Amino acid sequence: MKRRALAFAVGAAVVCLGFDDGGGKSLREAAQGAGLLIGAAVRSAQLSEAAYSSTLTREFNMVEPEDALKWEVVHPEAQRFDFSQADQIVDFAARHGMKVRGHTLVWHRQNPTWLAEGNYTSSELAAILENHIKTVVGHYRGKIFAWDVVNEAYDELHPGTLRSTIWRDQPGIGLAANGASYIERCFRWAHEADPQALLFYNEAEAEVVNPKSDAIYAMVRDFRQRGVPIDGVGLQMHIANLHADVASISANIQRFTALGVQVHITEMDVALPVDALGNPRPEDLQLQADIYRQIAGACLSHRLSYSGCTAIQTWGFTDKYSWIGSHSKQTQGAALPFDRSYRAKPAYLALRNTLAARSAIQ
Ligand code: 9MR
Repeated sequence: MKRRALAFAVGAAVVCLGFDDGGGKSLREAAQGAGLLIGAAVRSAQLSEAAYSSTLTREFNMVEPEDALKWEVVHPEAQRFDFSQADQIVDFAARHGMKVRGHTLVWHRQNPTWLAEGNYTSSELAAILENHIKTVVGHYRGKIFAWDVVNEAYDELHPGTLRSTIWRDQPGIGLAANGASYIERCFRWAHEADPQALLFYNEAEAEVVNPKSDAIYAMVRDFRQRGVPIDGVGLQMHIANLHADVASISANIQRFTALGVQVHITEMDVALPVDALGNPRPEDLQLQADIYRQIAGACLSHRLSYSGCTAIQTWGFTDKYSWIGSHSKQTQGAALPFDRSYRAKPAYLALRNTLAARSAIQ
């Protein structure tokens, strides 16, 4: 859509919804004015869809492959890497002046069978992991500016402890299974492969101050004290039940940024109950918008020059393509700022106007 047409569409929505118009800016322009990166997780197969790619380039200045850099896609056989999907996304981003976050080098899910069922020894696994990290980070050296090096390493059921995984203790990569030493090793390998890349630890359900985020905080503080190369923490921000404890999220962002690391909101979506046709209630769209506005506000209030909370990213951007819609029995959905027809929702306006208000005072 051309900018004038967008302004008209957004303007019409503004009239309907009673929001101010954010100075007629796109989300991308508002984020740039606020000194923030605004990103979306993307799927390479959709880049050829005109509405998908035009909305993406108009509204975002950062992308992250949703699945294309996970082991099962990028390293499908022991001796073979396949960068074709992720390369498409990285090339697309370069053509449109967008930054790329990399997700993810070490996870317990979406690992290929050859790896998960390979019965490797610890030293074999360590060699496999080092080679994977150095090959993937090396392939995108200078092109991917930030990496989720390790994703979701802390346990859900036993808060504050590390999850049992192939990397930690099944059989592990040969380091003490207690403590975060295998994570440390991964950060050091990634740093060797691209010393300029920003290296993040990314986690779910650690957005508020809780035992999981306490454990991550202790790990990051220890890494910073000992010079382990960590630059940031990713707070995923998958919000269900229309509830977000914004005061606690804000306190959590504050304590991480006080350690000198950046915080990125990496996977935000706000799931709504939907009817059999997948449609949410109008009043829930307003509650959803309020959550997007509050989270953007929490990030902005900890935005410091070149540090602090520096990026907000949504997990997808249109309800047409969202993990929530595809994984549930359609009782939840409509979690993103654009609807299935790429129309801006109240959540879009809330995000855009919050960022535009910040850019107006800078
Ligand atoms: O959105 C991703 C979906 O397409 C995959 O099928 C799924 C596999 O587990 O992973 C989803 O993304 C996850 C992300 O990589 C890590 N945090 C949670 C995300 C939602 O499950």
